[in-house]
Amino acid sequence: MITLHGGPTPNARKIGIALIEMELEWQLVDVDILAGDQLTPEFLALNPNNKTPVIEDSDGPNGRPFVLWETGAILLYLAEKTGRFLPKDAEARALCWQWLMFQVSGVGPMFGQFAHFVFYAKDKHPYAIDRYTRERERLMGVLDQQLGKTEWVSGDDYTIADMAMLPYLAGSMKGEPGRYPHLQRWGAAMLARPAVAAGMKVGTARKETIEGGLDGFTDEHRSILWGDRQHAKR
Ligand SMILES: N[C@@H](CCC(=O)N[C@@H](CS)C(=O)NCC(=O)O)C(=O)O
Repeated sequence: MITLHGGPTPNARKIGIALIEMELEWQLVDVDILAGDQLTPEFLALNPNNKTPVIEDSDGPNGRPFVLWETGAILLYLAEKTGRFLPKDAEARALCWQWLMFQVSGVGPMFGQFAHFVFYAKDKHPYAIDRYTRERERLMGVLDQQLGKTEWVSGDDYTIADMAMLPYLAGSMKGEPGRYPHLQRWGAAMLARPAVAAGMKVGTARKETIEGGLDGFTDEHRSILWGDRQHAKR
């Protein structure tokens, strides 16, 4: 049994998609990052970096429970565990790693900074807004160009690189119809997969979510995610 600690966020949804696609037995333990669940001693014992998602595999590789965090590592772990969604051919596999790393080191953090400065930061800083708006568009352009050449993100095969990418791109594509045609084509193919559609619902059972934007977003939430509570010495 795999326990996914997470909530209604793009990073947890990557793992939800993978668990469903891989037909693994799993359960969700809700972590409400707006309430500071990720800052509790119990959660920090799982991930000292206070980020979701985390998985606990009761049937780990060495015959004992195993805990893992960082979505790139989790996706690779699950793909190796099941032997699925990681190409067998050495070149195709390395390209899958490449696009996975592009997601976790580029798309994820840059889209995150974009959302922070455009939606969540109380003070609006034109330099930061311009910087991350342009960087997000550049990254979407890189992906759109790639998907003009290949069916899936890393080539002919549907892989964990696609699963990593979709939760970040789904919302962005909605806002920009017609602008990134290859991304749109790929996004529609992704969402047509029942496992992807189901994985994108991870965490929606809980009402409170930051996806809707700033409604109900308080100074306490800001302190937990980016302020004093986030940076308190532990
Ligand atoms: N690089 C990490 C990013 C994880 C991450 O940023 N998680 C966010 C939710 S999308 C989180 O848990 N934030 C809580 C916090 O920063 O306190 C990964 O890929 O797993």
